[in-house]
Amino acid sequence: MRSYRSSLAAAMRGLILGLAFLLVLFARARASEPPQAPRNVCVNGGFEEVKPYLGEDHPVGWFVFNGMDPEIGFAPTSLQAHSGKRAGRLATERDNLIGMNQDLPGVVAGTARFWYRAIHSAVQGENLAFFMIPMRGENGMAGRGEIDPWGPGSGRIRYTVPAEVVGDGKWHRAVMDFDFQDLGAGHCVFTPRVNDLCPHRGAGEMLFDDVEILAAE
Ligand SMILES: [Ca+2]
Repeated sequence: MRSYRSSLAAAMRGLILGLAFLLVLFARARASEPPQAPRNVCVNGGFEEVKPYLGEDHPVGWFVFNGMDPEIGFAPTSLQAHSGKRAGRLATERDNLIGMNQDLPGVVAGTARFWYRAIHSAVQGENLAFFMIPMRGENGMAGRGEIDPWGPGSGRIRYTVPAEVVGDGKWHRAVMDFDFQDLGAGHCVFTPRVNDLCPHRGAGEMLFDDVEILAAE
C-alpha cells in the first residue's frame, strides 16, 4: 500500500512539474510575441470608396459640409491621389467655412497620420488646417457637442499647413497625437477644414489622402 501511495505521489509530482514547465514555455512564447500594431479606425482613409451625391463623387464615411449651406459647391474628391485613384479635397473661392468630418465612436486618444497637398491659399496657409475635436458622449456628432472649456475650439488638437508648402506641388506627411481623456471626452472627430478658427480667412484648396487614425487601446 505504502509503495502504491509513494508511486502515486511521485506521479503527481511529475505531472505538476510537467505542467509548470509547460506554463513557463507558454509565458515565454507570449513574451516573445511582437506587440500588436495599433488599430487603424479610419473608414475610407484612402478616399477610394465614393457614392454619388448632388452630382459629385462623395467619399463614403465622411460628412462633407459647407458652413450652414446645404449646397456643397465643390468636388470633395480629386483624381490627383497620393495613392490609389482618389484623394479627399476641399476647395473654396470665398471665405466660407468648409470641411469634412469623420466621426470616431469611442476613440479618445491616439495618433492621426495623413498626407496632404496644399494647392493654394489666399492667406499663406493660415486657413488650411486639420483638427481632432474632443466630443461629449460615445457615439456620433448628433447634438452631443464639442468640448471647449476655454473658448471656441480650445480643446482641439490642430495641424495648420505651413506657409512654405502652399503651392509647392508636393505631398507632405503630418502626424497629430491626441489624448482627450482628461477632458472627459466620449469620442472625437477628425476633420480637415478651410477657414475655421483662423486669424485670416479666404480662398483655399487642399488635397489629403491615406488618413490613418491609430486608436490608443
Ligand atoms: Ca487614395
